Amino acid sequence: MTKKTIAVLPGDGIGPEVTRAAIQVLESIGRLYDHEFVFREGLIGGSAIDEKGDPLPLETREISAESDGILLGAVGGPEWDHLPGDQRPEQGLLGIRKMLDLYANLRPVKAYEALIDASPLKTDIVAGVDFMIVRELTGGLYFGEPKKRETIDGEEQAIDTLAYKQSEIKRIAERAFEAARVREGKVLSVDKANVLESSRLWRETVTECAETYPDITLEHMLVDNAAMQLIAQPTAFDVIVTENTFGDILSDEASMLTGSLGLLPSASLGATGIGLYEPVHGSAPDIAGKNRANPLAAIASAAMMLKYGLQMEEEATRIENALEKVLEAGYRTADITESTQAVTTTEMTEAVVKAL
Ligand code: GGG
Repeated sequence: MTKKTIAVLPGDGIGPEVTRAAIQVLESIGRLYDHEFVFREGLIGGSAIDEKGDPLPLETREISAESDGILLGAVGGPEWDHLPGDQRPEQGLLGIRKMLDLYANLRPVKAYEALIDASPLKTDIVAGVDFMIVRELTGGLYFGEPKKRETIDGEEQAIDTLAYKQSEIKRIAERAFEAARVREGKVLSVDKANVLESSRLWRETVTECAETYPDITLEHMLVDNAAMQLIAQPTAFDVIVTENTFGDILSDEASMLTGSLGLLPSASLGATGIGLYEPVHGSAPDIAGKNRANPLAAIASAAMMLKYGLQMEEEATRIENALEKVLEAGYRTADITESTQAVTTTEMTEAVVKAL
């Protein structure tokens, strides 16, 4: 029997509902494959602020650092919007990414076959969409210093700094080239090199790094063009590597090609071997506690944990196949159907468990 300890950080809004769904699926996998998953829960984000006065309490740091992998739900919500930037729920998530040096955020964007041409759906799903966004996660505007507000000549000014070291660009580029090796062998590096100095260093460094990967085709594109091409030619991409903020925006845009943000998982990886796995979506406070959230992104994130963190590839594939099966069988949460017959979070989860 393999024993793995998983830190569970449900967070805010729909976070607790979707992480519960992922745990249920992992427990079934544990029974099927004779693995013991030990779940240790910790507070993060707004709920941690409310209980402990800190978006990333010490106990959560400890649980996470002692785990084999971290499953996170979502953080944030309007009740904490009044807080100053450095005390907001999002600081919990940024703090844990920084603490574990989780610099590589893998965001696969794939249209489920079962949803293509299925009706009624809320957005047009594009057949053949299958690419991976590799988002740099511990640098750029999110973390650059100085980051502050100040009053100059009687007027308030706010500063965020977009800074990248060559070493930070090199290591994320390497992740992208490695990812492309097990895909179609194409990397598109996205930047704003016509305007930003950090992007010029980004472009030079990625180009240099490509010399070590002669089997991979590298192209560069400006982020504004990339945003257009995602809509104009969404099937042309394989691996997209980009800096933190561009990656955040492009992956939310890309989610619409698959039908819903509620379908997209992510894995945040670093050098420590402890990865963090979370749905790309946020806390969706409007539907929190209503049993309406789509649990598939969180369940697919658990599958990414099995694949990338725990070396349980067969188990991960079993979950991915189960997700296809429930969609083929017509199960739809409210985000992926116009019909009034949408299933609840718990019904969708039970269907996945049965399909395993
Ligand atoms: N599950 C993702 C989540 O909770 N996102 C909210 C958030 O604060 N994200 C910051 C970011 O990744 O840009």
